[in-house]
Amino acid sequence: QACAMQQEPAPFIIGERLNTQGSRAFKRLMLADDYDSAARLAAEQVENGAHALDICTALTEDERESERMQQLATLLSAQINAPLVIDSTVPQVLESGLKAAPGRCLINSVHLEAGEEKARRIMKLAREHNAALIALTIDENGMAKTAEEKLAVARRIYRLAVDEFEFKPQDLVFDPLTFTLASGSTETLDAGIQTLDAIRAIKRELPGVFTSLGLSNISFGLNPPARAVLNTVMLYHAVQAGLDMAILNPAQFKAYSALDEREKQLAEDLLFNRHPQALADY
Ligand code: THG
Repeated sequence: QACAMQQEPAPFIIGERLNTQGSRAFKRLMLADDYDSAARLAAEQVENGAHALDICTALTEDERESERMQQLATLLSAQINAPLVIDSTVPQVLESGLKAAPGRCLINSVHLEAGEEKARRIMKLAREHNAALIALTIDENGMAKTAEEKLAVARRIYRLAVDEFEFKPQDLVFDPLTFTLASGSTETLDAGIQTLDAIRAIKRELPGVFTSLGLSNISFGLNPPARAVLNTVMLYHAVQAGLDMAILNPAQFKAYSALDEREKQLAEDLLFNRHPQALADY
């Protein structure tokens, strides 16, 4: 089974709701071993427009992440016609998911926070299972902040993947993670600009690779209606910059063309850090 990771028009949408760390409802289902309801949540996201589904089963309450990943990947592979994005920080859990899903998967994610050895382990797994790989711009110093730093980390991961593991560029997806614009800290006010610049730089400097973004990070801390508007505006500009994929809740999504001029203006003032009052005004 092929896994076409591109949509025309972009983006390829990865449903975010099957994540124990991002959804209280899904976390409850996993604590109750309610896989049938989880499969309904999966189907619902596909009906709402998701092209693939992120699955993360990590819980601090117990040590069954691997077992849950295996069960869920098995069930969804049988019932849902969409590729799975196996999301875990634990290589063994990634392996459980990959073994359970017969089609081609994406791995979410590889990065360099714990150094190159762990990254190699995940790259090896990806190659063994012919999985595509999402790479985050995080290195030994943490999340890269500027576009330049994000590109530098992406380059390092690209070289490791291509030179040592013979990845093709089209099997790599770079995610230049954004910080929230709602923290109020002056340090992160240009987080949106840096992320958009990083998308352009990665598409220019690493030809053939894909780009992805967990969209809701940008609006974390705002109220839900304000989040939806800012997410929509960010997605619009990210796609203009060359974004191929977005991790989001497809049911919560607005069309850019449906925003009124005033809300669009306020969100763009914040996104592009056009004046010091932008967050207060938003
Ligand atoms: N990049 C990559 N993978 C990622 C992320 C990323 N995976 C995890 C995350 N970021 C993307 N997934 C989510 C899932 C949920 C939310 C945000 C990102 C979210 N949830 C609501 C909240 O927390 O307010 C709903 C909570 C609830 O329903 O209980 O915002 O960036 N590669």
